[in-house]
Amino acid sequence: MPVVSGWLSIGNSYSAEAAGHGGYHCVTVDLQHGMIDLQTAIFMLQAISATPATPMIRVPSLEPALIMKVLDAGAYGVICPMVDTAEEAASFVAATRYPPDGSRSFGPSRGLLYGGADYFDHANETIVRLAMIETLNGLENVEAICQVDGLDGVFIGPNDLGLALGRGHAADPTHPDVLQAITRILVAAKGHGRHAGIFCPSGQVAQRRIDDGFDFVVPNSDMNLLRKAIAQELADIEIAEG
Ligand code: 3PY
Ligand code: MG
Repeated sequence: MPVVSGWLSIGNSYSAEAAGHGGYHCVTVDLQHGMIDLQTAIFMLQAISATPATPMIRVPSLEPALIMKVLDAGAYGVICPMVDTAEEAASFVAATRYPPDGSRSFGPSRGLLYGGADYFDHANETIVRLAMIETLNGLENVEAICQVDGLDGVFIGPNDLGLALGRGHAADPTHPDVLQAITRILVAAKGHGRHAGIFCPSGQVAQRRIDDGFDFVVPNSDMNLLRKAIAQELADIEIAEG
């Protein structure tokens, strides 16, 4: 079953709670490009925990200490941007797993509150780990990255991928270079039994990606949705020029 995630770049627990109740399977708090600090992210995870959606985090970079901290704060999935090599993917996975499988330090904090007293027993299998493929190196190494033990899947950042391919951000997804790269990543993921995810500019595009075979889609971010809704509402009103 394809998983649909909300994407939060506004640092606010009220809007996070609304997104969690909005019908997404999971909601991702974006610490890379979202205007969100760690303490606010923790309030947002608490808000999402009170909804049917699973709380996830995109970390700003491959930083083991921060990855461990967001897991302790109750994230049940982590998305890591700009993964270039299988070694980086392995180091990302290691940061999310307790020994002997990995190097996560013990101190589950909110994990215990949200996940329950048996959090430690199940954390290694339960946490979802998605490596972002959005650089030329990542694309070149995607087959090796998809074979890293413990990695659940890959997630395409089409804007950075478009930039890497010299096609600009918001790259035209029908351009042959971009199409070829997206197909290569999808085929690598599916060929190695991994989840294939992609960020999408709308629900319509997300449905097309699901039809293509993607099983994790993000149909736009909270800020883009807010801007779109503002423009739509204002379009119905005759506003006098100032
Ligand atoms: C990208 O498109 O590069 C992303 O990281 C989407 O969030
Ligand atoms: Mg990106």
